[in-house]
Order: sequence, then C-alpha cells, then structure tokens
Amino acid sequence: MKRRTFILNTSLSGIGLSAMSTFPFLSSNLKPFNMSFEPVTIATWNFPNASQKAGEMLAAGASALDAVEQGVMVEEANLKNTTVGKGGRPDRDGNVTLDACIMDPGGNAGAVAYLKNNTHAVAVARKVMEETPHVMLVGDGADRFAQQMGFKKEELLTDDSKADYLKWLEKKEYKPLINIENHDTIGMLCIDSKGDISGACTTSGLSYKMNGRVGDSPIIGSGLFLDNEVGGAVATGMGEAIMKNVSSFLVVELMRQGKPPQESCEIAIKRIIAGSPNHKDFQAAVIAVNKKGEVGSYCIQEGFSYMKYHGGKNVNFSSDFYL
Ligand code: SD4
Repeated sequence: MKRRTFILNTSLSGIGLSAMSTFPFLSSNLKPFNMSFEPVTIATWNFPNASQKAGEMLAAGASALDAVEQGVMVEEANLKNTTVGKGGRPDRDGNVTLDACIMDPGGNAGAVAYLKNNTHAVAVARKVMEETPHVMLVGDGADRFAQQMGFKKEELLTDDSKADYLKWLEKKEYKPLINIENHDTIGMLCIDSKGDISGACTTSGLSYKMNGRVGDSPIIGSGLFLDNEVGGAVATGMGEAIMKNVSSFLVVELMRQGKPPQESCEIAIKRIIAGSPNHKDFQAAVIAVNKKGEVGSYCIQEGFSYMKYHGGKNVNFSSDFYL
C-alpha cells in the first residue's frame, strides 16, 4: 500500500457512512473501506421516467455509468420527445441527426455527432469510449462504427415528426423557441453508492437546424463535463451559446475552486449572458452536482426545470432563472 493511501485509510477508519461527504476530495482508490454513499441522479427538464430508471438502478447497486446510460436511453426511445432519439425533429432537409456523449468516473469520454440510423446515440458513444482509441466519431464514420458494433439500422423519422416537418416546410421559418417547445435534450448525472460519478447528454439538436449543424450536447466540456474528484455539470438550450462559453467545464472548474453547485451554475449562465446581447431570445441552462451530492441549477429564462432522484424520491424542481 502506498504511504498516502495507508495514512488516509488509517485516519478515516471508523468514520464509515459519512466519510464521503466529509472528504469529498478523495479519489476512488483513496476511499476508506466500507464506505457507501446515498446515490443521486439529476437530469435536465421534466423526464421522470428517465431519472426513475437511473435512480432505481443505482439503488439496486448499479454503477453510475450503467445507470446514466440506461436512464437517458428512456428518453431516446420516447417517440413523444421531439428533441431526443427516435421521433426527434429533423434538420431543414428532413434528416434526423443525433448528437450524444458520455463520461465515466475515470475521466474517459465518448461521443457521436450527426448519427443518422440509431435511436440510442448514447450507447454508440459509450462504445466509442470503450472500444476505440478516440473520443468522438461523426457522420458516416459514426454510422458505420455503430453497425460494426452490432447496432441495427433504424429509421429515426416517425410519422409524427414527418408530418411536423412537412408543415414546417410550408413556411420554412427558422426561429428557435425558448423553452420546452424546442428544447428537450436530456443531460443526466449519476453518483453511485461508491460515490463515483458519470454523466451523459443526448439530443437530436435544434429542430430544423442547418444540415450538418452540431450543437453543444456531444462536446465534452460544453454539453457535459465531470471530474470524479469534484462533481459534474450538464447543459441544455442554445448550443451555440453554450459551446462558445464551454459552460459545463466552467461549472466544474468553479466547483473545483470550492464554490457550491448553485453559485457555479449562476456564474456560468451569467457568463453567457454577458457575452450575448440577444440573450433574451434564447434559453440556456446548466445543472450540476458535487461529490457531496449538493445540486445546483440556473438558466436564462423562466420555464426550465430538472429532475432529482434521491432516497427513493423522484422530484421535479423549477430552476432559478435570470430574467
Ligand atoms: C443543441 N443544446 O443542440 C442542444 C439543444 C437542446 O433541449 O438542449 N435542446 O443546441
């Protein structure tokens, strides 16, 4: 045993259950024996089935990585969700293209962008993380890789999303709406009973975007960032603003400096606002959790909410907002 590990294990023995919240800075390999943590799941918007799935998996002992993947997959498969997975609205040329990413407690990351033929973009992103030397695959390469990994080709445009698209074509007006009407991306963070954190973010992006457009959701640091020593953050809303400010990374770095998740989220959103004279016209939101399980959330416009599953309770909270 290394000397530092020995000292920590010795000095923490007997502290037991609350050791993680007392010593949130401990990395997995420095945690004392017999320590457990009450798992936490948080997720953007009001998707109770997704947070319930992840929360129940964590309660049954699943890893944060498995729980976060399965949790967001609930929304990818939800045909009523018009901004995630199958049933997501297409770009202006009628193509449904998905963006997703995932991170594990080791700081490993996988992402796909402009994925055209598979509902579960997050599962393909996980394969990129685990089966390739790369972090991100896009377009045809991502599609080919998914098929090589055994994912079956699917049609992502549904009868409903096709009907909406045909209606949109009548006017071809491109105006991102502010809240849920056009933003249902799911970003999720899970902390498991070992105190380890994982995160995922998955979307079909802005409805009727330009062909080829990729937003913040699959970009590590923008749509999602985490550090197992500190905590994690996920973002939703206008991807261009979030990317320009690398908002999820910023939130985690602020928490690293000791700021609580709520203050960290507020600073990150105010950074976007300060650089965007048109911020009244769009939504941007971040949620965050630190290693003590404390949660924060902030956004520009009223109307954003997030789910939290903790201690068997699955609750939707309205976010604080700027305007
Ligand atoms: C994007 N951030 O592609 C995503 C959109 C989003 O809820 O969050 N929708 O820009």
